[in-house]
Amino acid sequence: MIDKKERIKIAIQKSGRLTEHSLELLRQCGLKYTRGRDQLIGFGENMPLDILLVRDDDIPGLVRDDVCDLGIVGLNIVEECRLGYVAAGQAQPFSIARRLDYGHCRLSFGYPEDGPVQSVADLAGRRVATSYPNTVRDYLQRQGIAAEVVEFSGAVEIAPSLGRADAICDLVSTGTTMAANKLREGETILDSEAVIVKTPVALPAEKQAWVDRLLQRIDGVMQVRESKYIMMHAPKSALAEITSLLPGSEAPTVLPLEGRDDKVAVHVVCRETVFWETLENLKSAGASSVLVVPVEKMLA
Ligand code: PRT
Ligand code: ZN
Repeated sequence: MIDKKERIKIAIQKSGRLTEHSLELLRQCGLKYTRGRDQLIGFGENMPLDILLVRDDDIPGLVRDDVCDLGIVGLNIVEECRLGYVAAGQAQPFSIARRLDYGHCRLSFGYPEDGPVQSVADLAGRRVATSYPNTVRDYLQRQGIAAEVVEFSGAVEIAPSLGRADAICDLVSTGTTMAANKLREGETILDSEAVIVKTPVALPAEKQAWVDRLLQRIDGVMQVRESKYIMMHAPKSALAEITSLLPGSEAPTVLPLEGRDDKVAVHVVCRETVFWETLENLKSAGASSVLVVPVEKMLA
């Protein structure tokens, strides 16, 4: 058994958009945990891994300072922190171990619908409000635009109507918030999703082995999200066509059917979404008794 200091600590958001998904991901990796009385720690029961529940903004710092080995947080926050460290001349504070394909959003400019600023080029000599000053400054610098970046910690979208800025740069998911504030979405400077960040510090071998195991399980969980196991009967003569219709699949397993020389059973794992159109095309190609079942676990 791994001793206490060798337990992996992973920081995730305590309460917000990423919380449920992150806990669900860890559960799907097989982790069983009990929450401490203060609800700030989840103690792993069947893996040497404990969960720290914190504000998302604190996660990169906890990983950088080696308080936690891993953290799950939006790429938007990781990038903002990373650029802050770079600007301060500090070393690479953490690495991104995996993109997790949830918490998707984009960091985009928003321009008052009838204002004089309608693109990044128009921002020269004007003010832009954002909660992501490092990321916005970095982008403007790369574009060669000299604009003032005004830092807002929340409610960025009201800055133009308060007369505090000529444009904003904020996270967008559906676009409703910008539209409700009479802002037109402009250039996107970052496409974000939840990511898992890793300490740059070398871990003891046993701990590293568990981190590798966790990451491998995460890969498995992500693969099975879209994966389906498809079974069907197919005419031998149409096997090549049928195989070519199956999205993201490896070589199929082909099995004889009792008492039939002309048909075989085909079993295959598809790693991409299987649409109704695919099934209809399979049927047109001669497949019958097509069955699509979800895959629960996968180890490549
Ligand atoms: O308390 P704590 O500091 O931990 O939480 P928080 O309030 O800072 O973060 P939270 O829970 O709002 O978001 C956590 C992470 O979710 C973000 O860092 C992003 O990586 C991701 N995410 C995904 C989003 C959105 N979608 C999103 N739409 N974060 C924020 N928004 C906000 C955006 O700021 C704007 O106010 O939603 C509004 C826009 O949404 P639409 O749908 O109207 O475009
Ligand atoms: Zn936050």
